[in-house]
Amino acid sequence: MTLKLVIGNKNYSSWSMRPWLALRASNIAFEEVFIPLYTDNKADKERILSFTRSGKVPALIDGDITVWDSLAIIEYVAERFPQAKLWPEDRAMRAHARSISAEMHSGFMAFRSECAMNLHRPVRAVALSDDAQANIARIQEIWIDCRKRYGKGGPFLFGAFGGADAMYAPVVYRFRTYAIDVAPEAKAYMDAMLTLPAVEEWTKAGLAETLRIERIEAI
Ligand SMILES: N[C@@H](CCC(=O)N[C@@H](CS)C(=O)NCC(=O)O)C(=O)O
Repeated sequence: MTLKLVIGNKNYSSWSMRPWLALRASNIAFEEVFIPLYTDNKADKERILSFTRSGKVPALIDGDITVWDSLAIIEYVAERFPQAKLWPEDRAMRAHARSISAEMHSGFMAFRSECAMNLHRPVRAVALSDDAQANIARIQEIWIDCRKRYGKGGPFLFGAFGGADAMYAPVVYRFRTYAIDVAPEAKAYMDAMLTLPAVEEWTKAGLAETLRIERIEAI
């Protein structure tokens, strides 16, 4: 039975992007169920609720198993498709990859709220709070440290593309959109992510969307 991934708008939904990218970049077949977000249409919210009582996307449906929440989905996919090697084989590296993924999942609130994902927004810097700037510094520290320690095997955080890259992919978009100044090592990582075919596919689909979420457009 084909996996189903319930997602929101590709232009805006960073949480949807993460498991979508983990699946697509690993060449795992799945069907997309698209539900537009933050419309005034109660039916859209009801549709999300019909898949997951969390009322949020993403959600993955695998037969009679439903997994919701981006990081839980990536963990599930890693377990279900071990050949995808979404986590590094080495235990220490795997612990590191999970730690930075969890840090992304639960943190960087100021940066996330001040620099929402919006693919079609023209590239333009905004004034950022001290907290958001501290988040940006920490993210760069994470990327540069991973690339220095584990980058010999490829251009991603742990060499080959994996779950941690999927978790940070929307941050790469945000750094670009909000013209964040980055160190050369971070720029090289961003370039590798932005030219990954699965990321290019998401970007193209997101840019083709015409739906607008006004409170995000206001940023
Ligand atoms: N912690 C969740 C966050 C999910 C989330 O906030 N999703 C947003 C879209 S990016 C959503 O579904 N919003 C719809 C709503 O709240 O009605 C995850 O990692 O999946």
